[in-house]
Amino acid sequence: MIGSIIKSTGSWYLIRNDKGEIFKSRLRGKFKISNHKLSNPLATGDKVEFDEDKDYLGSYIINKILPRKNYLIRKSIKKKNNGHIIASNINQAIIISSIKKPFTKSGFIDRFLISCFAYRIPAMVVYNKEDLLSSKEKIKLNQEIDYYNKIGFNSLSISAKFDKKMKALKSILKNKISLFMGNSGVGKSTLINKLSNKANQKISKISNKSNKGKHRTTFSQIFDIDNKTKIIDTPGIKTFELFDMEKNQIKNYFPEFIEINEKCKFNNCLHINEPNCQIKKEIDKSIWKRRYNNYLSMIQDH
Ligand SMILES: Nc1nc2c(ncn2[C@@H]2O[C@H](COP(=O)(O)OP(=O)(O)O)[C@@H](O)[C@H]2O)c(=O)[nH]1
Ligand SMILES: [Mg+2]
Ligand SMILES: [Zn+2]
Repeated sequence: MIGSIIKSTGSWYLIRNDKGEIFKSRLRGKFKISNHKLSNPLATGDKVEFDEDKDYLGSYIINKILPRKNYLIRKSIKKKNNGHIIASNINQAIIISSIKKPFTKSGFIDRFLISCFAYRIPAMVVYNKEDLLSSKEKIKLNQEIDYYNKIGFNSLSISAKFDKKMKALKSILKNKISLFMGNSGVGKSTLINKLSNKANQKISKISNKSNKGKHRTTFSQIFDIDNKTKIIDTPGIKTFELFDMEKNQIKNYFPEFIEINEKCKFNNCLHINEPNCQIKKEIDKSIWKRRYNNYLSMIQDH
């Protein structure tokens, strides 16, 4: 039989076939499917071949994974040499962010966008909780959104409380498989519940001390908004560490650097202290300083 993984806990998986039937499955023995060292051999979104377990009727065994159209990967939090596949076979990846309660760090947003770009997954930034912002803060946020739009990451500001904004989000998600990532507490589950009557995700109360929601979503899981519209919700994480990326490659994943890179004096310019670096000359002009600083922090991590 063939189906897609709709929920993965690491030790067992829920698979759904074309008819909508759901099977609880395990993996048979060791599974090597990638050249990377992975902390999770299978991820939500994977298409797999599976059979009933002859020894334990009613339980199922995954025998094979079908080729992935794409996938997004980050460094594993527990084992630094391993990659962790976040999801596969997706149409777009969205980082749900917020300026307040909690504040999403720009380093998280940019690491996420760079990884999506490297793995050729269309990516977006959706800022939730617009209702908490003053008009001054909204103007500042709109400048941020304009910059991301200009460099190819369609982005917008919404609030789970504003129906008109929810409509805009809905049309972006329509007929696609979208990945939701973000810090815990930004409103991922709230948005999924608003978009779908069925989802019924648990919402976490913001604790006043940290302004962060309690961790509730512990596993990645697919939610059906309608027949063709699906959202993969992921556990809230604090940041996103690049996996398997050479130091001198990172600059190629900043879309706004690409044409300028060629004009630097040295073609292996890392844009740190090299003479005649055009990227450095463009800071505060076509390149936003915050993006450049996040670039420096990414290459320093390596
Ligand atoms: N003010 C405001 N609060 C929101 C909004 N969206 C979600 N919340 C609240 O933020 C808290 C965390 O939401 P939750 O959906 O659990 O976040 P998740 O961890 O990303 O899934 C809950 O108390 C929600 O009611 C919003 O647009 N505006
Ligand atoms: Mg949640
Ligand atoms: Zn340079």
